Parts: sequence; structure tokens; C-alpha cells
Amino acid sequence: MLSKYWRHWGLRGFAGIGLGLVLSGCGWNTTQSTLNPAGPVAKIQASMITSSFWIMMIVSAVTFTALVVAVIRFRARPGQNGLPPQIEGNNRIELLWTVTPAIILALMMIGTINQSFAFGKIYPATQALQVDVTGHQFWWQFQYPASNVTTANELHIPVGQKIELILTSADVMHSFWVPRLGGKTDLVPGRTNYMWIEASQPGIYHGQCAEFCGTGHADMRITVDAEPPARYAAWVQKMSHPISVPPKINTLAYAGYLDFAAVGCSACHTIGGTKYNGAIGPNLTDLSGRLLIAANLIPNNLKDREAWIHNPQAVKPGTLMPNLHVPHNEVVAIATYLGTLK
Ligand SMILES: [Cu+2]
Repeated sequence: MLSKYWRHWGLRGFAGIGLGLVLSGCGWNTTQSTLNPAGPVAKIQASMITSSFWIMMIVSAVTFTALVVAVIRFRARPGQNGLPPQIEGNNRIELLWTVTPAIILALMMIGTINQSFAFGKIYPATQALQVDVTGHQFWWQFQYPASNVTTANELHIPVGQKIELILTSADVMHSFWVPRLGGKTDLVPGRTNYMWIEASQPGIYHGQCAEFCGTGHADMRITVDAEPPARYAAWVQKMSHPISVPPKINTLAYAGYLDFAAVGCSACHTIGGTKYNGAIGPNLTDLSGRLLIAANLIPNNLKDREAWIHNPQAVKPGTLMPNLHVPHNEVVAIATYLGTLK
């Protein structure tokens, strides 16, 4: 029955288009789409993509029309023998189809190069908020030199302000990509790259590492929290005066505070406002305020924090956070303590 319909070209066409869309990963989810820009850099880049697309569409339309016309008009008629008149070496035609594409490509190239330099422009601290971004296997470090604040994986920025990202890597190559705010820029060990972004509207913008960097690459995610300037200032204020040592009265959280050092977490992690200043793993100062943990892979709630501390590899294959075989009681205490950090 189906095979009878399958013979229809229309049905085959539909199946082909559907398969094409599925295989190309196309969808209507626009939370992480270059075509749904939320800032000036991303807007210009999206307009470059759409204008290139339409230029190519026009070129295709002209080419295919000429092809179809040629095939119909100059087809072999009944009774016609031998080759039709040959036009090889026709200077006028050769020139036309060499110069025209060259002009189109040159125009597209000039626009692209111009904008590439504009996007990599280095704005001084007087014109943009500077953030030092360091890529790690497999998480992001964000440092704000102006306020001496450090955080991880969740980048806080004020809306409507230029943010100058100063990018480097602690280990291998990574690539910073938050599609709704701007295109990719690589983070290369021993080198500094620059890019600027700006969010026009408050909101959460998702991104991820775009350069294969190891087993945990796909789980190396970025969240940008673009806030109204007053809320951003409040966040900086809070980060500068963190509440990190729980009152002794709250026994479980306080036990977790002590366990954090006892089982070895503090060897790698810094928590502002405490004596814990490990520099290998993410800074956890504002942890309770983060939406997600483990480089934004899992929700930030007690159960998920417990699972993460209990066996990081099981949650995020490839993570460099070791399994310290922390006993269950201490896992619960530490996960509870982490939930109090603000
Ligand atoms: Cu990476």
C-alpha cells in the first residue's frame, strides 16, 4: 500500500525535505540561535548571514534559470545530427562569468573583513566593562579586574553596556560562543584574544564551548545573565562581601563548611570570605545564586549537588574533578553548605 504512494515524486520530495531538516538539526528552538540575535554584535552578524544567504539565492536563481532556458531552447530536435555550434573560447561570456562572481565575492569579503576587525576591537576599561575569560577543561572562569570579583560558568553583565572579553586558556584550545550575543572566538593557551559583546535586553543567554577540547567538551556550557545595571551592581556588591561561613547554630551547613576542607575540596576551590583559596577548580563564592552547576550541566539543587560530589564522573564524563569517595553524611553536609553560599 505504502509502496504505491512512495512512487509519487511529491511524497518522495516531502520525505527528502523532512529528512534534510532532521539531519541538519534544524528546529524552531531559538534560545541558542545565531538567527535570534539579542545584541548589536549578534545583530550585525545575523544580518551578514541573511544578506549572504539572499545574495547566494539570487545567484542560484539566475544560474538555474539560465541552465533551464539553455536546456530547453538548445535541446536536440528530431532530425538534428552532429554537434551544435560550439562557443568555447567566447571571450565575452568567459569574461562575464569570471568578473561577475569576482565582484560579488569581493563585496562580501570587504563587508566581512570590515566587521571582523570591528568585532575584535579592543575597548579600554573607560569604554567597556572588562572581563578576563579563561577556558579550562571543562569549565569557564570569569574575572572582573575592576571589582576584583571571580566567578565560574555564569557570566553576569549589565544590559546595554559594551563588555570587553579578554580570552585565554589554561590548558587546551576552547572557543567562547553565546550565539544570541556574538560569534565564536577561540581561547588559545599562551595567547590573548579579544571580543566584545553587548546584550540589549535583560535575560539569560546560553552558550557553549565551540572548539573540541576533550571528553567533557559538549558539557562545557556558558550562561550569561544580562541584568539591569542596578541589579548587576548589587551582584558585584554581594560578591565583594560574600556570606560564606554559616552560623555555628546551623549544624549541618557548618559541618559541611568544615568538611569542605577536611575531605579536600578546598585544595581546588576558592570560596570568597573563607580561608579556602584553591585555584584549580571553579570559584564557588556565589554558588547558591547559580542556576546550574557542573559547567551548567545539571540543576543547582541539593539532590543534584549531592550526586555531583558523590561521583562527578558519573554525572559528567571526562570531568577533572576527582571522586574523593566522600562518605554519604559528609556529601549531604557539603551539598547543604554549598547551598548557603551567596
Ligand atoms: Cu572547551
